[in-house]
Amino acid sequence: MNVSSRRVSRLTGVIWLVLACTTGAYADSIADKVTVSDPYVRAIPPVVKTTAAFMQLQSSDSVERFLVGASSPAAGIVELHMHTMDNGVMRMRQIPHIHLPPGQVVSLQPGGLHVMLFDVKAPLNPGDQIPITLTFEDGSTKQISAVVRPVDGMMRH
Ligand SMILES: [Cu+2]
Repeated sequence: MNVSSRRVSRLTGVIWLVLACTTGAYADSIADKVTVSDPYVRAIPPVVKTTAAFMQLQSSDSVERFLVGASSPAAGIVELHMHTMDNGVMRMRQIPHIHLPPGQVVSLQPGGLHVMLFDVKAPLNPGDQIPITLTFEDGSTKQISAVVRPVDGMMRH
């Protein structure tokens, strides 16, 4: 093997490596590894412009991952929230991400973690489907459709 053919074979190896990495990263996006079940949005009276979405998330990844954001065309602002007890009063606050431990079902539910929707643009009637986009730490996104459903219990801000 002369010098130039050795250089060509090394270059070919590099190209294959780059292809393998980019293809692998695409196939293994976090969004592909997260299953969303039973997504729903709390029904609200027409005068109310704030509600919350709930669902169950399960990551099949081998390491802990993070849900880092959400958006919806139905709401002006969408935030990740959690509830905390503050002197016996339940309050909610924004959080930067929701942990997705490997294989574990993470429940977003009334009184706990939730996706907060502010500035809701149109009435939400039970049975309506609300599109929501979930964004994960690698920038990958997952489109879900959450059904509007009556939910018992107060929401406190
Ligand atoms: Cu909230």
